[in-house]
Amino acid sequence: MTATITAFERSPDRGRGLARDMRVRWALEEVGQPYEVRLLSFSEMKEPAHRLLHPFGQIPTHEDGNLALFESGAIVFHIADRHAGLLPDDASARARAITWMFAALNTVEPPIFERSIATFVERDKTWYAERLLMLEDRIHVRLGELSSCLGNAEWLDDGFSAGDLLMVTVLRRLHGSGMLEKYPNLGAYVARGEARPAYKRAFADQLAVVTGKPRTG
Ligand SMILES: N[C@@H](CCC(=O)N[C@@H](CS)C(=O)NCC(=O)O)C(=O)O
Repeated sequence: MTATITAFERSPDRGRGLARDMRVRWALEEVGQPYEVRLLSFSEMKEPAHRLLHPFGQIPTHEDGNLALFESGAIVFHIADRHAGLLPDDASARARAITWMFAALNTVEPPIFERSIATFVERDKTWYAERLLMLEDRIHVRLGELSSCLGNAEWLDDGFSAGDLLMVTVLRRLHGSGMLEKYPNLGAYVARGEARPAYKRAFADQLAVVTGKPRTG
């Protein structure tokens, strides 16, 4: 059965691929699974029908037969667990890749996301500049640590995994901030993720929602 995911009808990022349906689309493309997308307005996301799928009234969700899931990390894990290509077979390597999935969402994403929110909802506050500096200091600590850990490797733990997929989507939110540029290996890591054919297909599909022009190829 073809899975259905939900995404913004009008993404606030205007197709920059920062909304969290992007990671789900990318995962589905990596494992070669077709999917359908149900687009939702902000008001539809808060309606009871959608809250049956997502208690917090957000996107993305993933429906496959009788199973409905929310939380992008859980959805990516579900896809990676059921299809080859995003998690290694070896039990220890698999556990390490899953650890990187949690690290991306639990340790690296929070300060990056907070900064992102601050830049558009706290801009007019008297304490904005100070808060931004504090958030950027926190992000730099994490980027420095991640950069040391990655070193010259291509991916976080041997081959590309769902851990890299999530980490790349998290780091992409820093595009335009000038922060990633201080860590050339992380910049190259993000670029490697974005160069993957599956990433490109997913990106083009979410952009097509904004432009109204379906991807070609
Ligand atoms: N932790 C959730 C976060 C979901 C989330 O924040 N979704 C955003 C789009 S990226 C959303 O629906 N925002 C609209 C809202 O919260 O009303 C996940 O990873 O799926």
